[in-house]
Amino acid sequence: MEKQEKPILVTRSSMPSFEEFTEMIRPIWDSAWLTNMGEYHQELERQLKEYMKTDNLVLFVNGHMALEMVIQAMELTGEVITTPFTFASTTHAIVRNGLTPVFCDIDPVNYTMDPDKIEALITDKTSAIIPVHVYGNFCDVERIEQIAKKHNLKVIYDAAHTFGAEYKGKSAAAYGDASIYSFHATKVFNTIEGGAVAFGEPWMGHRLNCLKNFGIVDQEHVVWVGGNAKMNEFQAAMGICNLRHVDGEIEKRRHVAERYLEHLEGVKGLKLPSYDNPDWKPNYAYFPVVFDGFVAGRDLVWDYLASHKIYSRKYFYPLTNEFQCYQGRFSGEQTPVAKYVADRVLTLPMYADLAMEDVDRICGLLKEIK
Ligand code: T4K
Repeated sequence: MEKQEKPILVTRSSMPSFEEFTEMIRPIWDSAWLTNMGEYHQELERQLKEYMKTDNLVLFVNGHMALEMVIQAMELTGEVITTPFTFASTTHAIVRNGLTPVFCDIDPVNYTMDPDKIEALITDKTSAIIPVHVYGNFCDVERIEQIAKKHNLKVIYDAAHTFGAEYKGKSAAAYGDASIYSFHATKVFNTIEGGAVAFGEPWMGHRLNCLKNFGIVDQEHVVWVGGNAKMNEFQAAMGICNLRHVDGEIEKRRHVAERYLEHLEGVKGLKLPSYDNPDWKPNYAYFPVVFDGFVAGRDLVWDYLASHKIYSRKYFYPLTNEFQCYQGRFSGEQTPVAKYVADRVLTLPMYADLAMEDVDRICGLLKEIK
């Protein structure tokens, strides 16, 4: 009988052992304190500040609400320059704050916002730039800072993919006026669902903490039109457990990335991630491959792998400026490089526990495509 192939998905959550987590959540039963900035919430916040080397960090229920609320906290107005080569969250957070996204094209090498194209998009309505460190690749933070200073704009980085990565010895939290992280189940570090804002100016901490709790300052004073975006104690407990193991998980991801490169370097028509930059400590969050001049187009490759139960993903296709909900307002034609990449990219399976023999099989399948 033919051996049944097990499905391989694009990622698989990193988890502590069952025993480690259940031991961790026992005190939650004893105290019956489940949410609203409990002890684990405070402890995880403290540990993350240390890990990310930042003084200012506020936890959120997820990365998306972190972004929506930091935009609200900064009282941005008018237009925000951003990238369409991202997950839905980045653009939706801008629009849901009543602001207009203005789409900047991306750099064809690392897929982040092209700093040469930002200034032409600035108008008297522009209040901020929201770039994305996509796949954990750092944006050109120096050039973006220069431009923002010159035009008096705020910078909020969508650093959802960046946990554990560093640029010039600093985490993403060190760059821009603020950065948001996602701790979703699919990320390098997860709290099941979760997120955080790291920020430069300490006054923002009070405002963000109020905004995520309905704008309540105390029992008799509600000062902002906030929402509910608090991380609960179970999420924080998962975070504390996962944080103990995250460096080892990133190391395992590095081995996976290196194995992919061993197999795929030199194959015609594949643009692979490059980890050459000595200023960058990567976190191997994703393994994006651009199929450009390969024997088959991206969609055919996706189908072929799927026929073998290997489920890669077209992150990030379609571009957000091509989403149905934005039809007639924005267009991918304004960002041709992003469109070119989005039409050709696949992120291959990448997670700490991906077996080397599975990487070998995925690469073998890719190479047999005619
Ligand atoms: N900004 C950027 C740039 C982002 O990429 C994201 C999120 C955000 C902001 C917002 O952050 P959050 O609010 O989400 O914290 C997934 C994630 O749900 C999303 O967090 C992530 N980006 C995005 C890139 O990927 P989907 O719709 O592709 O997820 P789904 O359910 O198809 O899962 C993908 C694969 O992950 C599955 O095939 C298997 C694996 N998986 C999934 C889940 C839910 C697990 O192993 N465990 C799980 O629990 O969006």
